[in-house]
Amino acid sequence: MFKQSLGKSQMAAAALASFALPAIAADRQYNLAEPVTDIARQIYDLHTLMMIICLVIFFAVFGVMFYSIFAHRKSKGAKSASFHESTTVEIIWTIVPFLIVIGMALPATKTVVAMKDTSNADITIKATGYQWKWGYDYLKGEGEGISFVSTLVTPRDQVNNAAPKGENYLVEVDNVMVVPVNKKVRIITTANDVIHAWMIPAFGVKQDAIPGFVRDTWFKAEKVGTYRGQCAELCGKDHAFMPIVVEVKSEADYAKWVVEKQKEMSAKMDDPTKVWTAPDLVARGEKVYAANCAACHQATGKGIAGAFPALDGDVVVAGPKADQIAILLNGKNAGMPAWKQLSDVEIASVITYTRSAWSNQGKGTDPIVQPADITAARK
Ligand SMILES: [Cu+2]
Repeated sequence: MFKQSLGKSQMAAAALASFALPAIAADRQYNLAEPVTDIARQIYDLHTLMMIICLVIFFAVFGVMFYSIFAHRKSKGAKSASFHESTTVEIIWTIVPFLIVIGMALPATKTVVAMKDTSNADITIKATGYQWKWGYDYLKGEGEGISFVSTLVTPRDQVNNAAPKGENYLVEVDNVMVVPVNKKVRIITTANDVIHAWMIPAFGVKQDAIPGFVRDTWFKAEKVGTYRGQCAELCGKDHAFMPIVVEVKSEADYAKWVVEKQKEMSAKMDDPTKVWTAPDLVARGEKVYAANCAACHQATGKGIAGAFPALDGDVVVAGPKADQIAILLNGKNAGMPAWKQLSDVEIASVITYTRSAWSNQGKGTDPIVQPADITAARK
């Protein structure tokens, strides 16, 4: 939109700047991500424009300065000019920077206003930041009612340098957010615990997710593909381990995905009133533990000394079930967040798992916790 305000020579310079180093531009390691939305393209062009303005000023100021130092040096007998308290000079050096600033602010403001216009969205999705994963709820449009949690799948071995790093190291998740191409998608952000931020550079989107507040942003992806981003607000120990992956599909493929996802969700629906057998609870709990608890308490249940207590041999895990249920529902101290967003079946199964895993097997009271216990404790 601000392109009209650019002169022909500036356009040529902008084109030159983006193509002069094709190897680097192709690699994108030194540049912004390739824009996939109109907003991202505007941001990209603004960045290029500002860069050119800064470079022109840089060369003009230093050019004049070095030329003056060289050409008017004392050894050549130069005499200093006297324009002390010159009204003309003062007016010029007030008006010129003013015009430069206005010239940069006008196109930038247009883009910022467009970024904030979340009206008339085709699809609305709520993104909730958790320590350390993202939850997605499709609120409006096709796919309404779909809801899932998106967790990092990069194996810990790669993080610990025990295995070679994969292609999408730390930017791969189990459940990707899926949206249709060329539709306006409104993202509502909020958080469960601390401030996170939802960012996809290729969309030109970065929005804080703040507990107790609702913020929104939007994008309209123009190209089918997979786009990756990360939490962009330092949010604790695993800040680097909560990536964001968005898959943009054609409308037909999106419709297919919606049907599949809805089927998958109804199949997974747990009946919280069902009485589970101990082996079923333990099997389910092991999965819940691996996805939610192992990052801190470790797969071995040994925790990390000084930071995260061991669950193997722990008194709470061996004690009455009510105490452990209370910690899972309400959290404890700063280190243990509340896990009330998990379902009753998930909480019951993970508690049952910890009570039978490692050396805890056969120790303590209440080895089995049923979903109904959690339902009762929530009241
Ligand atoms: Cu975060």
